[in-house]
Amino acid sequence: MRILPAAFATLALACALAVPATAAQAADAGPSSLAATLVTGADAAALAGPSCPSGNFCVWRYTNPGSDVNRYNWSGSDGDYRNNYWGDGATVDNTPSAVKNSSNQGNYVEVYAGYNYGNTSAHPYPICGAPGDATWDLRDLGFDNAASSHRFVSYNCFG
Ligand SMILES: [Ca+2]
Repeated sequence: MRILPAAFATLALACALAVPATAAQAADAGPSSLAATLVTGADAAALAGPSCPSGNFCVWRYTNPGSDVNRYNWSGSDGDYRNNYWGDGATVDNTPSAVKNSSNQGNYVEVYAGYNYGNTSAHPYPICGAPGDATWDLRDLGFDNAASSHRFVSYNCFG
């Protein structure tokens, strides 16, 4: 029996649910007032991120990122994260804690714990994300601080 890789889609729903809550907070300020449509600085920051540029695969260094600080992104596949670095010079390898697939070509993405799209004994299967899928806390997939390579694929990697 084939075991399906875990899916990014797990937490995409949680992200979608956060949007109505923010709208509800704005409405509480006074639905008949113009002020109700204004977004305060703090709310604007919350609404601003995280984001992933169209066509890219993005990772964030920490879980549940509130912005694009500590985001790293690629427009293609990368078989080895050891030569990719955060702003402080630390390697991206084995550090991603959140991910998003922003493919604009309908591509899925497979994320591997090994180099060159390989698995490891601790992570014998890749995780898979459809276009638009995000997981904001990779602990939920048992894949926190594990990613070492990823590739875009034209097939549905859910199986
Ligand atoms: Ca690399």
